[in-house]
Amino acid sequence: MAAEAVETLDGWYCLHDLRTIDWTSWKYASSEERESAIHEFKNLLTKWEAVENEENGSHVLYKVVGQKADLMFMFLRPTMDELTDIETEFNKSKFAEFLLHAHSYVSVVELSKYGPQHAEDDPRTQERLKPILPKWEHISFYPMNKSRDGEDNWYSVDFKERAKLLYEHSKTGRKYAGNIKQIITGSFGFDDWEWGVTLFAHDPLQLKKIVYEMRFDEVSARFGEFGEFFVGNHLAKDDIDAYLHV
Ligand code: 76R
Repeated sequence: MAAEAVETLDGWYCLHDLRTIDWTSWKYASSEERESAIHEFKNLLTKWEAVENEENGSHVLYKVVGQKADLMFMFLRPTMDELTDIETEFNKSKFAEFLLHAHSYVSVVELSKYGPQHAEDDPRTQERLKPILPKWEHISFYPMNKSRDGEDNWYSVDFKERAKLLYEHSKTGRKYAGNIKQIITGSFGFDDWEWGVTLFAHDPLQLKKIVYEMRFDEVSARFGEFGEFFVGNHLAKDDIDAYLHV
């Protein structure tokens, strides 16, 4: 007999867009070209800030640590169309001429209704579905699946059992209140994994601690499968000149 599916509440659409800077062509560009690229880029950020101030979306920008990418944008918008609009406008910009595509991930903010929480008309639920992203110092982003192997097939586990396992999981999560802010985005039908996990922290060590501790929760130990991890440090608009100075 099929296990009962879980109802989800879905919020803003989400794009994680990761780019690598071609520093060689950046350095060989004229200072006028670089200046106009930076100017236009900052104008785009200002435009996105206006959207965020109106609470019609949100975004953050991080510097990726390591060689997987240099920049990570995370955009949230009410429609998927707006995500392609952002991407296209950015791709046409001068600054994008100096960037290589490193990675991208498409998903939608998701809350699953395993518990009695998350009444749709509760303003706190709406805030979680349409979150203004924190501008904390560090970010970790990775995709994950729930396994479908033999005995450890999440999708054939009884609803009540899944709810219990996620309740245990949420108890671990709550220990990190104030230190970690997590956003779960669902990517079934959109991208190569089932969920995107985005974690924000003031202290990068908290990212390691929560992910490690959760591995011991039954739900992660038995069912968790993880993709590539990206970790980064916040890049504020005011620090862009210094970051791009060559
Ligand atoms: O939505 C809620 O807050 C209710 C409880 C809860 C659910 C249903 C919850 C709480 N999570 C839920 C669902 Mn979570 N979460 C992850 C990861 O690295 C790992 O091992 C896993 C990645 C982290 C770090 C994390 C953190 N969670 C989910 C789901 C969907 C499952 C499904 O629908 O089948 C995934 C993929 C997932 C993964 N989770 C919390 C946290 C934290 C910090 C909390 C507590 C939040 C709070 O109560 O403030």
